[in-house]
Amino acid sequence: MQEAPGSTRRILPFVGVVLLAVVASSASGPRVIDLVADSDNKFKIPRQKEAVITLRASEVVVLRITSRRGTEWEKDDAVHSLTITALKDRGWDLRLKEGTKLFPVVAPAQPGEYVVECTIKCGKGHDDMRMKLIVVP
Ligand SMILES: [Cu+2]
Repeated sequence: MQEAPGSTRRILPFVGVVLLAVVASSASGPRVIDLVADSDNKFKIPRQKEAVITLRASEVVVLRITSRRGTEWEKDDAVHSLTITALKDRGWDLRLKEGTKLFPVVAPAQPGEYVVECTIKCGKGHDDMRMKLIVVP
């Protein structure tokens, strides 16, 4: 084929650019943090003893939350919520329905410790359904 050498020269740089783009996007994409809002009215983090998450100030992350219904739930099928009362208007008031869903959130700008709680009456352990968010500078 007459044109093969020429098209190879055109294609190789293109492949290089695509590979670089893939590497760059996977390196700079938001962290995904797995959480469970469980049927026993507890927040859990796989492979962690305590339900504590640590984020950098203003970090954009994706919470991948798996929610399981306890003994009570609300009419719209919300089975739990993940709420930071002081930051409800900043996206930290997630109504959770059964199943696994992705929730992009932005960490608070102010470093410190935040209480995350469930505001849906979800059963026996509801009043203690809390976890901790630590924000580091
Ligand atoms: Cu609850």
